[in-house]
Amino acid sequence: MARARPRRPCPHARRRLLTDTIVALATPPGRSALALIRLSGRDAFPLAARCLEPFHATPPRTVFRARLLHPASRALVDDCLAACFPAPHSYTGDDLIEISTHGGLVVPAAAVAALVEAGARPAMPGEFTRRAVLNGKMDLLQAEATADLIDAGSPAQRRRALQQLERGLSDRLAALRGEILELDALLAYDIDFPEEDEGPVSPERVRDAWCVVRDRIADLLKTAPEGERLREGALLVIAGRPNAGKSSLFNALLGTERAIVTEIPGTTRDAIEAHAVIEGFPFRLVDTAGLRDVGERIERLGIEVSKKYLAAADLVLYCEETDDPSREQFLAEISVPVVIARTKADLGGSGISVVTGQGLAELRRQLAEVAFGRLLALGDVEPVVTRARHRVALERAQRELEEFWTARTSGIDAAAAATHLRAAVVALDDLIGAVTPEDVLDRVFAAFCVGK
Ligand SMILES: Nc1nc2c(ncn2[C@@H]2O[C@H](COP(=O)(O)OP(=O)(O)O)[C@@H](O)[C@H]2O)c(=O)[nH]1
Ligand SMILES: [Mg+2]
Repeated sequence: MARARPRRPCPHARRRLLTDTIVALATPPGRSALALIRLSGRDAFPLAARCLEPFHATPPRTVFRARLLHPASRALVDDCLAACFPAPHSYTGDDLIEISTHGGLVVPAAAVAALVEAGARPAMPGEFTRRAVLNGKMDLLQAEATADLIDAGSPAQRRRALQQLERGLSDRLAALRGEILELDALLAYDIDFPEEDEGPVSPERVRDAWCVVRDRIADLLKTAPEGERLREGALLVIAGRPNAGKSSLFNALLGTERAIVTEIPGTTRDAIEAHAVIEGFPFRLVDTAGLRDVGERIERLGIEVSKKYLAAADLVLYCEETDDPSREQFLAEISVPVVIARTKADLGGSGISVVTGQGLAELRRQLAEVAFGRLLALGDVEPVVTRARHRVALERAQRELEEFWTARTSGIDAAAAATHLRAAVVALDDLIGAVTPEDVLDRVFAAFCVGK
């Protein structure tokens, strides 16, 4: 029987993984004017020199024009522009060179192949950013923000990712960390001078300092539900009786004719999900089968799907043409916020009409307010917790702070109580990525694209 292979490379190989020269196409392959290739690592410059003619590592960060040649055959691959970024003043913190070639499918691939032939290794997803983190060019929160910025599908996601990339959350956590360490220092003073009854550190001062950090962490945690929702998109389920105008409203909010609209009740039998940007915020709209007890078997199956979506919904848009007697019973089973839309307003009454567009703008504002009201109120300056990873670490810090206070008020000696403060600091360090274990890095960078 074959022996199990070690799951991780040996330490020597790991070190090489950090310094060997990697190459990747940073732009997507396909028809385009230009493509950008990145090459980074200890031998990036000598390796590029084998393919670029002429090659200038100096002056740094200055673009030069060169012919890109195959290193062995010297065949011309492309006419390109290149710029060298010597360590440590580069994205990765290692020597890095960026080469702009012509775009398309063939030229960039041939250019990358030439650089691989010269000795570079194709980069793994997120490997450039991973090196940037390991070299201290950015912290883990900024690396996550980089991925979020690239993946942003709405203006609010882009603004939030940029704010985090500019250390919004990092700075707040660093300040918090400092405050906890100050509290620890206050206690150390008490421990060193236990004889002084009316010691220089009053119990109120310790209590106040503790309250400040506890409240700050609580405030950050309050942003987590909407922050995580901002990354995923708010799941908005459109519900109501058959023929209430659900699919029409779904299409109107989406801006395309996605769901089939007919006057025959029960037309929509499956749930249809689509992404939509409403007031700059990301939503996942779900059009469901009409909710009613009777109906043939397929329609009933559709209603089961609706129930599953309803259970996962962040908010529900309930459509009704006139006063709907089944509304109250439906609402009683729903625990998430519900927005009620009175449809077909053009036929009389006030509300929303997909025919005239009446009431749609107001509905959009209302949906954004219900799903992202806290973020709207916070604006773009206040940091927000956007991942479960952040929330879990902050909850850990919060627990340690509570345990510190329990220990302190139950007469346990000050030095033992203070260990909880240090554990809270460790939780924040994990979050920022001060010392990051490999498996955490693996998880963070798994979703990255190659070349970033
Ligand atoms: N006049 C008018 N008719 C509408 C409006 N919205 C939907 N309808 C009509 O109502 C019927 C049912 O609409 P549909 O969106 O399929 O309802 P669903 O069964 O709830 O998905 C269709 O004939 C639509 O054209 C509206 O705003 N004004
Ligand atoms: Mg429908």
